Amino acid sequence: MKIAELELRTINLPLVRPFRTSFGTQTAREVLMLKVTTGDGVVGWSECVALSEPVYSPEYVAGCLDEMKRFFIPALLSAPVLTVESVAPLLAGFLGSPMAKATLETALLDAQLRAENRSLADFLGANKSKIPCGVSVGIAPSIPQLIEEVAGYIKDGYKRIKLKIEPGWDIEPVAEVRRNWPEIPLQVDANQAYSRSDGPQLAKLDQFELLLIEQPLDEHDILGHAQLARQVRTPICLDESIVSLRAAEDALALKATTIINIKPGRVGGYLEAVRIHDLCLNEGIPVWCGGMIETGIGRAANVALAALPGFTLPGDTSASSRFFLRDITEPFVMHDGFLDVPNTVGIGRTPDMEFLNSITSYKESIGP
Ligand code: OSB
Ligand code: MG
Repeated sequence: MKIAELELRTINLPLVRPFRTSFGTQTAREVLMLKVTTGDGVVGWSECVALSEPVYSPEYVAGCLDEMKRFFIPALLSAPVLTVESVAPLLAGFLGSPMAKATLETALLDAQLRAENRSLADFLGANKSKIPCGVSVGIAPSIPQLIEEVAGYIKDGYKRIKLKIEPGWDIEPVAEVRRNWPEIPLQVDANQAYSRSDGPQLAKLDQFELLLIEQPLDEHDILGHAQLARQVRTPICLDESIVSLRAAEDALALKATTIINIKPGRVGGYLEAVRIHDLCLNEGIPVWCGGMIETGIGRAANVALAALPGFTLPGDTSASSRFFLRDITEPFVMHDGFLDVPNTVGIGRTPDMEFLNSITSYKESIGP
């Protein structure tokens, strides 16, 4: 594949309600978007899942943009042969930055699949035409407001609720949600907000029959998660810690996690995400697809991934309306708690250019 043009842009989309987590409150989503045009004139799109600030992981929008322009794009443009499979090896000498690297690989993948008239779901090995939806619920201003928000999602048809927790907002909100909906599949996500000494506090969550506790401790604290797993009955599920196939292998071998949240951006792209899926399927480890408040572009690709056989738990693959009044693509609409897996070419979605241009704050074109 030859690259004729790469277009980078940042857009800003307001959220329908503030999304508060232990790492801060998001009120709008700034997204770095990439459009690639091949030598044959085929176009591919992707979005970078990095947030505006390095608060979920070390990556952030402006940093990704700089690295892509300064290092990654020149390396790809000067490669004698460029394929989707060669993107990761070509960029491997630059350390870290899986999200920025995944953005490049995914746009090329979309373009390549469009050239081959093939869907991403087919390419990845999906075996479902629709996937069940979960929703991630932020830390609310009060318990009544949390209950009202959750009630809305349950009325919408979501099949699984995930509550964001942090010290001071854990047992009580979880107890209240469980009291109102005794049967709903329920899980929590701490985004690294607890410490190794919090085992006894987190063990209090065992009474609520949660599916899992997501990333209670620091990203780098694999030993701490393994120790915690022996103090709580609820399964531990790692998110931030799983930055590669090797990290997944390590965390499983050390018994720090028994379920894995797969986010393609966090692991460097869809090819690595499938490798982690395959490992977990082989080892009987359930996986589910995480979310990064994606627009329809990133959501489309995630929905295809979530249709693989090992994704046995509902993911944070919500409808577009969970975060946005208006999405930049044809929206993802839930039917009876399911989203249809795109089955047209590539990722199955393209941006509405008029709307995209209207929310674009920066745009730059790079050629060979
Ligand atoms: O930890 O899963 C997370 C959003 C941004 C960054 C990290 C996370 C989240 C979410 C929301 O929980 C996921 C989504 O629905 O897109
Ligand atoms: Mg998480």
